Amino acid sequence: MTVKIGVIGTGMIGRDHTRRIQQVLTGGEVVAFSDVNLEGAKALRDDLAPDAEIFESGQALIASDKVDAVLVTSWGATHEEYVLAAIAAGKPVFCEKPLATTAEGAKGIVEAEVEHGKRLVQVGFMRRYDKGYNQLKDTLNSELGAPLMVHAAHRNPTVPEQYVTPMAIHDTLIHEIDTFRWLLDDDYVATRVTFPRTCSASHAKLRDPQIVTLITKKGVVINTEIFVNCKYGYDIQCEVVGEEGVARLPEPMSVVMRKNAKLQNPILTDWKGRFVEAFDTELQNFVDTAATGTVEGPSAWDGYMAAVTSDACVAAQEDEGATIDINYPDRPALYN
Ligand code: NAD
Ligand code: ISE
Repeated sequence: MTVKIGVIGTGMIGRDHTRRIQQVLTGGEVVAFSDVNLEGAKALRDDLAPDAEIFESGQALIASDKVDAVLVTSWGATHEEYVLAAIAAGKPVFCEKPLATTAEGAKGIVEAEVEHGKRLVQVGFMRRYDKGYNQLKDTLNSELGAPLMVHAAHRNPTVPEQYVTPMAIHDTLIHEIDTFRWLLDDDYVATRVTFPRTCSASHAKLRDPQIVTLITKKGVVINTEIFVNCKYGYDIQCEVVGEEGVARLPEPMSVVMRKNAKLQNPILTDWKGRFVEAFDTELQNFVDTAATGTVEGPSAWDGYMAAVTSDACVAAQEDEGATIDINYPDRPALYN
């Protein structure tokens, strides 16, 4: 069976995911597009899926008989309404992060899915599919003993002008928030934020870099540096310190060159290349499971937990140095 997919949001990642479905993955075909920027949707259709239909609204796309499953790749604030509509239509939906921009919104999605009685929502936390993180998780479970600390960094060379301080949490740290819950099989109980001196490449509405501390139920302390004007490249670092040893996330493979009395290897410059295989694997997983009418992988519950944690981290940004408690509700059986 070929899963007929409708894409809502035809910007950067909508285009990249369409390319993978059309040219890299198996079992899926993009048959519909929708975007508030209709010209952008048409351009993507012409480039990658000439037979696809353009819908005037995401809601109409979701309701169409032609569409079996939905990809939500529009701006974050619009995800919630489309995911809710897909659940109401009983269609599997892959939603890019964030699931919703508020914890309240994400909670509504969890409630709607629980009411539906079957998982339909996969959230685009692609790092869970990254080989390096999976190797780190295996090493942690088999070699390191109890984890004690995590040292991490999420560095982007630059960000658009409209990127402001809370986005370091909702847009950027949200990947670490989900990854470390999964990596450590743990949940968070508290957070605090420290701002070092702001770098000169930043602006008045962005305090960059920042260091976010997350403390887990089991007592692991995670320090993540977010530095989105680091200039030199896109760099994701993670080191887990356990009772029996220390393990590091592998660096992306690259050629090591000796030249002009220097030993050097290139560093990637954006997320697309850094996680290309993880994106392929997560979306193949979505297509395969959508063919059976359900989904696997990061769930609406994980999206909700990430939203609750993000809200606490933003509160910690606003109250620099204070420790903010994180309280999670009970997990519905659907997500056990
Ligand atoms: P983008 O601005 O390039 O594209 C977003 C598109 O959504 C635009 O074409 C815009 O016109 C469209 N849009 C806005 N409102 C809409 C609405 N109401 N209905 C339909 N379309 C609408 O942004 P992007 O970089 O492609 O990011 C899109 C989403 O993907 C964001 O939520 C972002 O956080 C997420 N993202 C995830 C990763 C990742 O690593 N997993 C990487 C980049 C982006
Ligand atoms: C972007 O939206 C992503 O999701 C990238 O993975 C992340 O590294 C970047 O900081 C975000 O802006």
